[in-house]
Amino acid sequence: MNKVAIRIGDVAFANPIMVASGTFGYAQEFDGLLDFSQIGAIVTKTVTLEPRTGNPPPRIWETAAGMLNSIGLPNVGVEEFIAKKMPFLRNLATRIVVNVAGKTGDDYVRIVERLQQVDGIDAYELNFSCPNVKQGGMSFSADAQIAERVTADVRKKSQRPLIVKLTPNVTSIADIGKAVEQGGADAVSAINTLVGMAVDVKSRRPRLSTITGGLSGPAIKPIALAKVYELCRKLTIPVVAIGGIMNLQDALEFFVVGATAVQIGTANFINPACAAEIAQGLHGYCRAQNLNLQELIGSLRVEK
Ligand code: RRO
Repeated sequence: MNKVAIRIGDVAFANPIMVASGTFGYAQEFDGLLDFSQIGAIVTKTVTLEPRTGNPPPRIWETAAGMLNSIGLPNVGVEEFIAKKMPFLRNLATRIVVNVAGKTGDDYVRIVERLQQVDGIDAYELNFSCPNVKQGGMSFSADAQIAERVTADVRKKSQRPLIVKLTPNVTSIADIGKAVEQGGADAVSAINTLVGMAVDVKSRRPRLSTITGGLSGPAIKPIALAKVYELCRKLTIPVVAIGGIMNLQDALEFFVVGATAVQIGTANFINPACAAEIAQGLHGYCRAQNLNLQELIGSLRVEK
């Protein structure tokens, strides 16, 4: 029996270990580096209606315990994604979650409407939380009313599960989570990157062309744990945890606070097989402990 299977909406995932959007391209880049069938899902790099070139370089900076990025959503656009990227993705023995973003609420509706006609997609992740673009980006998950409305508008057009990806750069992530739950989301994923900055004192210049960027990696794990815990307490829909997960132990911490699934992001740049190894580790852990994943989820003990 599979001790680690999960569901989001009406879709079953063989295990709860996913690779995070923007850290795994469209999977073809990782061909031969890991066994795709060992991971629960691939979340694609964000797709927009039109192609985008992204922000000017430099757009990556390594920090003491993480990474700053200001990539700016470069992607091939929805039509080329369907024509050139989906043929590879749909043949993989894992779930495919397409991450989508728009400049306006209507863009999200139009992209999802288009993707509804395409085979081989299992769910959508609505990116309401990119910190690196001027129009759209994290504004969609900074305002509860907008977040709820756009989720509800997309919900009407989608027969597939909707996972809404939230920004931590807000006063109350749980209020936004509640709003998208109300709008009909099947799950939330959190956290996208935290706004951060690095400076070169010698040249007195910022390290990134856009001055600020999104911080990811081990530095943000404690923050992600706290945000995921908050979401798990307030929401009834599943929470997909993201934020500095580098190994099995990190992933287990997120299950204990209540996450249903986790996404591996920055770690893919260090070890491309990391997500597959964590998934294997989770199978082994559950077998050794004679535990179902469901018993682990939300098992945090707190004194009353
Ligand atoms: O492309 C990016 O700059 C980017 C995106 Br879309 C996102 O959601 N989060 C992030 O840290 N970078």
